Amino acid sequence: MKHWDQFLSPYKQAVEELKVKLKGMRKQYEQATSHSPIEFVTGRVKPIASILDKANQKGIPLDKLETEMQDIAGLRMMCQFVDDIKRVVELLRNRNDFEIVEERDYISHKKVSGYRSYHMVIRYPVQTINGEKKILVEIQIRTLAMNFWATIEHSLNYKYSGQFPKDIQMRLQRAAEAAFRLDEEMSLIRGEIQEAQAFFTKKKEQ
Ligand code: 0O2
Repeated sequence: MKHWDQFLSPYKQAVEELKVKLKGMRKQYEQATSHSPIEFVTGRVKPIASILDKANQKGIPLDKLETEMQDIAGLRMMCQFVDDIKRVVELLRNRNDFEIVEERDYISHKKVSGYRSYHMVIRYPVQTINGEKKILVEIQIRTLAMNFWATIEHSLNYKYSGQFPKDIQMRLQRAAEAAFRLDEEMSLIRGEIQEAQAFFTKKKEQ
C-alpha cells in the first residue's frame, strides 16, 4: 500500500496542478467576458483496482505502468459545442508547460461503441523533493452531450463487465447517434444561445 501511495503521489500532484491550470483558462474567458470554449473541468487519478484491471487486460507488466499506461492521471474538459473542442485543442497545443505525446481524435473517427471524444496525451513535469518527474497524463476533451453518453455507457460497462447484451448495445449506439444529432442541432443555434448567455451575464452584473 505504501508502495502505491508513493507511486501515485506524483500523479495526484499532476492532476491537482492541471485542474488549477485548466480551470484558470476558463476563468480568463470569464474575466474577458467572452464565450468560454471550456464549460467545466474535472480530474481524477485512476483507482488502484482499475489500474490493475487495465494492466491485466492489456498485458502491461506492473513495472512498465509509468510508460505504458497513459491515463493513470486523467483530466476532462467539457465544452458546449463541437467547434469549441478545436479551440481547446489549439489552446493546449500553444501551452509550454507540457509536451504533447499523442493525440487521438475519436470525434472524426468514433469508436465502434459509439464513443466520441478528443484525447490528448501529454508529458507533464512535476517538481518533487527528488527533482523533476515527468508524468503521462490523458486529457479528454468532449462536449456535454458526448460526456452524458460516455458517463452512462461507462457505468453500464461496469454492470455488464464490458459484455453488453445485443439489444443494450444497439440502444447505446442509437443513443450515441442521438447525442451526435443533439450536438449538431446545438451548433446550428449556437449564435442564439451565446446571445442569450451574454444577455444573462450582463443582467446578473447589474
Ligand atoms: P476510466 O478511468 O474508467 O475512464 P482502451 O482503454 O483500450 O479503449 P487506450 O489505449 O487506453 O484504449 O486509450 P483510449 O481509448 O484513448 O482511452 C481510454 C479511456 O477513454 C477510457 O479509460 C475511457 O475513459 C475512455 N473511453 C474509451 N473508449 C470508451 C468507450 O467506448 N466508452 C466510454 N464510456 N469511455 C471510453 P478507461 O480505461 O475506461 O478508464
